Amino acid sequence: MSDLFLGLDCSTQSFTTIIINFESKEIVFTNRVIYDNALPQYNTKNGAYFFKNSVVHSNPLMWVEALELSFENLVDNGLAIEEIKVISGSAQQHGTVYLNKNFKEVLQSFDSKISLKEQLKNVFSRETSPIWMDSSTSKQCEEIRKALGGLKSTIRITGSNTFERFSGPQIRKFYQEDPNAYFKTSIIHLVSSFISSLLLAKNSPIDHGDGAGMNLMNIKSKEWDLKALEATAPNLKEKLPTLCKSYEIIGNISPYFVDRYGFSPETLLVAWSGDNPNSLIGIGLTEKGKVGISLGTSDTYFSYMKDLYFDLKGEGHVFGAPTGDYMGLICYKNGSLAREKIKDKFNLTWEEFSEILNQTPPGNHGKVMLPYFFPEIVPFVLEPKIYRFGFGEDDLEGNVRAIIEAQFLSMRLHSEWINERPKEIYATGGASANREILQVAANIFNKKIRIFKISDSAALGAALRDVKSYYDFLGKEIKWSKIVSRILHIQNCEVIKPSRNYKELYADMLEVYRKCEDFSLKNGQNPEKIRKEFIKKYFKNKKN
Ligand code: XUL
Repeated sequence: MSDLFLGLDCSTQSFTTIIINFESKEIVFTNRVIYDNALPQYNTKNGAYFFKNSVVHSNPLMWVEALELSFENLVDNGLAIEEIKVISGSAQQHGTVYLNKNFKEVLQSFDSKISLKEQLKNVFSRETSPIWMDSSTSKQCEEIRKALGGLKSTIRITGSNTFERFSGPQIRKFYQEDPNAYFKTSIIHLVSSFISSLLLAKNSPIDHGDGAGMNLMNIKSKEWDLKALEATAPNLKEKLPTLCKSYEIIGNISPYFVDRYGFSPETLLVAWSGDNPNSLIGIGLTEKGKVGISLGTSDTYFSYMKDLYFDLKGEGHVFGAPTGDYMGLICYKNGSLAREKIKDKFNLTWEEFSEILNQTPPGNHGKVMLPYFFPEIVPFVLEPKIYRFGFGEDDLEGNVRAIIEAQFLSMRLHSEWINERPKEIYATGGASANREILQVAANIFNKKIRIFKISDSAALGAALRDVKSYYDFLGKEIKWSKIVSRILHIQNCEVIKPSRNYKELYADMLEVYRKCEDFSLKNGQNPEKIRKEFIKKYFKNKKN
C-alpha cells in the first residue's frame, strides 16, 4: 500500500489530474481533459462563451462532466484509487457559480447509480457562470470602489482595486440585471468551492487564497468584509459559504465517489484554492525571494509575500498564500490566446514561431507592440486594440518578436511594486515548454529562468497541499520547503540563462515601452524621439 495524493485543476481550457506518491517521490499519473475536444456538446471556444459587450461565461455543468471524465479515466487506467489518501484542487479564479435551493438537497441525496451531471441539472439559478475573462462590470467596479472609500481604501480593505473579473462586481451586476434570479440564489460559490462541494456532498468553504480574489474578503482579518458585502448586493452574507484556511481538512469524500469509483471512505478532502495560489506551491515558492511566471490562458507574475503590502496604484493583487501568508500577483488576459493570434495570422506552427524568435534580434529594430487583442487587466484596457510602433500588421518577423517582447516588457514594468528581487524566476504553464519564448523572458528580466518538467503546477500544487495537510493531521509536521523540494527536485529543472549582451538594451527598451504605453493609454508624450534614439544606439547600421 502506498500513500497517494490527488490534485485536480479545473482551469479555463481543461481539467487536469495529477497523482503523486510522496514516499517514492514520484508523479504517478497525469491526465488532461480539454473541454473543447472532450465535451464538444457545450460548444465552448477555449473553454468559454464569448458574448458581446465583453461578457465571457462558461458552463458549470461542463466542469462537472470534466470531473466525471477525469475520475472515469482513473478507473480505466487501473489506478489504485483506494490508496488515495487526500484530494484537493485548484480552479480558475474569480468565476462564480449560482445555485438555487435544490442544491443542498441534491448534494445530500446523491445516488451513485446516476451521473452527477444528471443529478445537478436543476440546481442552478444562473445557467452559465461569468469567468475571469469577463470585463463587463466597470460600472459595478466604480460603485463598489466608491462605497469603500475610493481606490486606496478599497485596496487596503480587500487587497486589490475592484476589477471587472472579480466576483464581487460580477455578483453586483447579476443582482442589478436579474434581481429575481439573484433572490432565488441560495448560495454563490467560486469555481473552486463549487467542485469541492461535490466531493464533500455539502457546501464547501472558500479558502483565503481564492476568497481574496472577490473584493469581498477583508485581506487582514480574512473574514467577509461587511462593508464590502453591503456595497455589493443585499443579503449577500447568507448567500456565501464560510471562509477557511487553505490547508484546512474540510471532511471526507462523499459515499457517492466511494461507490462509483472505488475511493476509500477515509479519503480526506483539503479546501480547494485558486490556480495561482496552487501554482505558488506547485513551483515551490514557499519562502521569500522567489518569483514565478505562469504562461497559460492568462499570463501571471507572482511572488510569495511574508508581510502584507499593497500596490496602491491599483494594478496588482494580494491573495492569501496556501502557507497562510500572502502572495502578490499581476495578471494578463493577453497570454496564450494573444500569442496564438499572431501565430495563426501568419499560419505558423509553434516550431516556425520559435525559429523566428531565434533569428530576429533582441530589441526588434525598435519595433514595439502593445498587444491588446482582448481587454487587458494590466495596464487597464477595456477596448481591444493593437498598437504598433515602427512596423505594420503584415510584418511577419516584426510581429512575432514584438508580441513576445511586449508581454515580458510589460511584466517587468508592471511588477515593479512587488519588492522581491529574485535571483531567478520559476516558469510554469503551457508556454513554459517553449525555450525560445523563455529565452526572451530571461533576457528581458536579466534573470535565469528555471523550467519545471511538469507544467501543470496548479494541479501539482494541489497535490502538494494534500501532503502538507495530511502530515499535519497525523501530527508529523513537515516543512513546506521539504515537501516541495522532495517532489520538485526530481524534475531536473532546466535553466535558461540571460545573455549579458542584452542587459542594457532591454533596460533602454523598457523605457521606450513605458513611453509607448503612456502615449497610447494616458495621453503621454509621443515616444518617437526615444524610440529613434534606441534604434540609433542598437541598430544604427540597419534600416528600420
Ligand atoms: C488571476 C486570474 C487568472 C485566472 C485564470 O487573477 O484572473 O489567472 O485565475 O487562470
